[in-house]
Parts: sequence; C-alpha cells; structure tokens
Amino acid sequence: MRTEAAERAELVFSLFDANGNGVLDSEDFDLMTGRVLRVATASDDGAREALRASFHRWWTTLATELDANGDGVISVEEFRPFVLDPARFGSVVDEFARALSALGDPDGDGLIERPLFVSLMTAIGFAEPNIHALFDAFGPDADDRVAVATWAAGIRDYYAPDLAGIPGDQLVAVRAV
Ligand SMILES: [Ca+2]
Ligand SMILES: [Ca+2]
Repeated sequence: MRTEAAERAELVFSLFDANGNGVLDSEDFDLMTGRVLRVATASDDGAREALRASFHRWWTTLATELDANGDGVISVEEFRPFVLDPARFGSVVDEFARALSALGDPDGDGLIERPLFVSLMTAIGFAEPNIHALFDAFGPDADDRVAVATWAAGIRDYYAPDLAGIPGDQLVAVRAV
C-alpha cells in the first residue's frame, strides 16, 4: 500500500465520521447522505436514490465485513486496509463513484460544471482549495467543465492502494486557505 493511498483513506474516514465521535457508525452515513442530497437539488429522484443506496451499501458492507466484535462501530484501524482492498471493497467504490458523479450532471449532458462539483465535494467535507485543485487536475474544458466519466474514474483511483501522483492526491495536500 502506498503512503498516499493510506492518507487518502484516512481523510475519507475523518470526513465520513460526520458526527465526530472518532469512529464510523450508521448515523454518520445518514448525516452524510442528507448533506449531499441537500445540494443535489437539480438531480432527479432516481439519481438521488442511487446516491442514498450507495451510501447505505457503504455502511452495510463496512458493518458486515469489519465489525468483528459486534460493537456497531468501525475504527480507522479496521477501515484503512479494508477500504483500500479492491477485492473486498471495489464494487462498493464503483457504485459510489457512479452515483456521486451522476449527481454532478443533473442535465445529463455528460459534463460537470465547477460550481456544482464544489458544492457536492464541500457537502462531503473536503476543503474548498483542495476541491478546486482536484477539478483543475481533471483538466476542465474551455467552459470549465469535466466529464462525468473523468470524475468517476478519479473516485475509483482515489481508493486504489497502489496509485500515487493522481488527481485525488490534491484532496489530501495541505493548502493555504
Ligand atoms: Ca461517527
Ligand atoms: Ca451537465
């Protein structure tokens, strides 16, 4: 596992701990789902439900696979190796990548404008300078848009244990605000 990949996983863990109690629990995923759907106002019911289902699957997979002692919560030590294991978590990440990137394209033209991208990523909890750096790393077109497929691929790469030097590393970099 690359150091960069471990740092990416730890950042996701800290953001997904939406209630701030230091572990992942079912309430975190309800809070996160609500935050993201509040900014996805232009998306249709199907896209919103897909995002909801995707976060629900995140939690049920974590709870099923990792909660060996049955205490209902997931620690960062339990989370990191699992979420970076494509064999165990790859299909969850793939579903999440498709659901989240689709929310960026409510008009269905295959392109995501920067303001909505920033809103969605801010709802998840990433810092705004990092979000802009990520969008820039995706290589936006002359109208400041990136392809849905580019973002989906970026999300999958974010969870790849052997990748470094990828756009997703922009989310971990410390930036002046
Ligand atoms: Ca929590
Ligand atoms: Ca669009």
